[in-house]
Amino acid sequence: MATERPRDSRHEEIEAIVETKAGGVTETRDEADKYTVVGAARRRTFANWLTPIEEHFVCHRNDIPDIDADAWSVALTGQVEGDLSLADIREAYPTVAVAHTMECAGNGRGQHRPETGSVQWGFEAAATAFWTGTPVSSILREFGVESPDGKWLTAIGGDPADGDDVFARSIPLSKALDDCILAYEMNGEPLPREHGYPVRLIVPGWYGVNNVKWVEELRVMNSMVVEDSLDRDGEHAYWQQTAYRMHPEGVDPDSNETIETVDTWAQLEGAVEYPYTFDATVMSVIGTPSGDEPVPVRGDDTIEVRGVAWAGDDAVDRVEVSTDGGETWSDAELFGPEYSGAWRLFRYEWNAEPGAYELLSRATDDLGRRQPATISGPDAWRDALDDEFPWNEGGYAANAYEPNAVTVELLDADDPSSAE
Ligand SMILES: Nc1nc2c(c(=O)[nH]1)N[C@H]1C(S)=C(S)[C@@H](COP(=O)(O)O)O[C@H]1N2
Ligand SMILES: [Mo]
Repeated sequence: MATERPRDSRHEEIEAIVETKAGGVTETRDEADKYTVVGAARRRTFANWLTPIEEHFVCHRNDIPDIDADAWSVALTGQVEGDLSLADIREAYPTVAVAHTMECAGNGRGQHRPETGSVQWGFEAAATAFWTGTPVSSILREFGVESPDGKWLTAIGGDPADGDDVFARSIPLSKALDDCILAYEMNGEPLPREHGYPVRLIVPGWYGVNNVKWVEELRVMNSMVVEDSLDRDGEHAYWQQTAYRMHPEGVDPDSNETIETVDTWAQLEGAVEYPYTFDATVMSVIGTPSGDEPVPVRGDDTIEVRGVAWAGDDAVDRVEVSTDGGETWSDAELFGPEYSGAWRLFRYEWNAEPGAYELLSRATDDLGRRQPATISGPDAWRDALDDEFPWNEGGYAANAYEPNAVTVELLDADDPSSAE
């Protein structure tokens, strides 16, 4: 198990990040003081498709490693053998960019009742950026990897371990070869140190934790990482096999060498006993109106309710908006860029009279899976799946829509006292 000691360096690091991101992010609560975390400061972040670096949340466990980029290399191990400098990664392979909606698997955790501990995120740990880098497939092909069948790619972070746990995460090699990249730029800028400088893995549409920062080793094996998988000291399996898995209270899940079904929702539906947090579950957030201040309306004016919706590496099929607290629903229009692994914008033209309203959005993916209204109580586990998101001890993958409601006051523009 990882240790839980608070560190002064952690607080200094959070302050420094908040300062670089001037007003775009705020510190988020983590009572056990285990994570370095900041989240989007305003709901307005979710009214735009591209998230500026300044508004992109940050989440990691250990101190940011001290990096000498000239000396940094990525070791290829397991069924491949090699060592790539940053110059090799940049110059010897094709350059691509991918759009990726990064969502912390703990986004929405703060809505679990009873509370689950760790970082109490609302909806502020999600963001979409363009990441520039080298396809993992270009590298692994050169080193002789052909069929991905049954194989896993483990990425290991160069962050100093807090306790003995190496930050190692495994994804199926099929996903790695399909669309993953080793990224060295974010939104056209050099990768900021808190986002993984000099190089990180980007796994389009998959929860943040799979997107290993400060990558120093890529290992190809027939198994995902379990204890003693790696050729190095420390505990190897914690981040894959213990943390970031969904289960009821008090369960200590067994390690698996492999699983056949990786889609997170399909795992939850029963394919895997204690699911891993891989692709993000279907989710939406209204960005505007934000509810921060009353909105003036005049005559037949409409108000645009605008936000973002995502479904991991599945597609968003539909978004509905309710302006009456969930009594009735109307279809919103999907618009803007459409990249697999990144969110879509939605808008709904709302023809409203002065008054107070509760706005909600709910998305459905192309496999027909719709966001549930609420999170269940702790005993329901998978029985909750019909209409609630299952409460789980780590508070992962929550996508209920009611907790994200926006309360808005509309004022008669010609008579500002109208709604009082
Ligand atoms: N090496 C390393 N990579 C890591 C982490 C970490 O602690 N160490 N945290 C993960 C988690 S939990 C998340 S949500 C994402 C956040 O990426 P960001 O800070 O760029 O938004 O990074 C992931 N990659
Ligand atoms: Mo995360």
